[in-house]
Amino acid sequence: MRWTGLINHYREYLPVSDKTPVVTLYEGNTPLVPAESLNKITGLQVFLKYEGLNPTGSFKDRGMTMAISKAKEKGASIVMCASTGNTSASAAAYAVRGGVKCVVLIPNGNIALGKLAQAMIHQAQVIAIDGNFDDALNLVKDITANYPVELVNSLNPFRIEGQKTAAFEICDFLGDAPEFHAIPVGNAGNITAYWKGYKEYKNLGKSQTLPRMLGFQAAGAAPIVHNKIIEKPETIATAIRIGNPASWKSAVQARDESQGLIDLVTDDEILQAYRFLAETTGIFVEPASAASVAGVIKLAKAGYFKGQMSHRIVCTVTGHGLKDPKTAMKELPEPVVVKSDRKAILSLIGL
Ligand code: AN7
Repeated sequence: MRWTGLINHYREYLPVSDKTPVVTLYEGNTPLVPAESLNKITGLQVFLKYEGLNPTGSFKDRGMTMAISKAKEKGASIVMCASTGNTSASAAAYAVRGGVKCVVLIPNGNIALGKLAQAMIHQAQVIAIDGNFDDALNLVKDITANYPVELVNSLNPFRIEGQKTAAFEICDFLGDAPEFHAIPVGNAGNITAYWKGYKEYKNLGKSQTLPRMLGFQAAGAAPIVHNKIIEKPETIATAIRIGNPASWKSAVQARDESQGLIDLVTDDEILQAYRFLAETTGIFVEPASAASVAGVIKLAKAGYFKGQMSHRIVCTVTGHGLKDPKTAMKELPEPVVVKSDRKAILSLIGL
């Protein structure tokens, strides 16, 4: 069957009708890739939900196909979001595709270059504020509440509806829900969406079980873990540099209902997992995405998975590593430069 996007595929489980103008880049249907190197560390059967393979390189496309389609259905001509980068890249792409104007507010200096390039080349109006993501989101909430502008952050329920389809895909692929699901947590929309998806699929009889949801925040931006707003969040994982998540309550609900947890991982643990994934699995993710894997490694070392041998765990890796090549190169040496000469090359290879 030809894949034509998640709205067409999961139409019966989404709030769309024949009248909804579907704005799609054929997002979704991302692979669930086994990660053998992580099996060894955890004793579990580990899969990576490779969301970097969505059209704009992150899971945001799942929510954006819904948000922009529904905004168009309503007759909106301007959409707006605050963003640590990926939401703005996705909103910009789907907005041009749908023929609506897109305005994005970003924290000045704290978004990865690839994401900024995406928002700009797709002709969004990009406004960098002298403040962080939380400040930007407050401004966007205020403006969209008072002017004819559609909010496309994950406070928009259609975003969550689109993103829940990732849980459907996992159940369809595995034949049931996994025992555990690990996920990075920033604004907390995605953990909310997955949990909604898993619960709905079970209620529909499409799956039999529910996973424990394991959410991971960066240590310097862990409001849910500390149960208090972080005024000045800091982390190398700029995508999740968020101090007051919009979906805080529903993330706590997902954690508690699933008997899971929300924990923190340090920037060092994030970067180690980031390199480990690239070096052992062939999958290049952006730093924030490595938080799910870093968290699973941390829990494994602490004995959390003892006695769960061969249970299945899915780690959502939320965005592509190419979004943020600067962070990758910061860690790496410059390539060796030699003369254009066979002998010099052979001696370097050791042949
Ligand atoms: C790669 O783009 O918040 O917990 O404005 O880009 O649903 O917020 C991005 C978040 C994880 C966290 N991984 O997801 C934005 C933005 C990546 C991300 C998250 C984000 P949520």
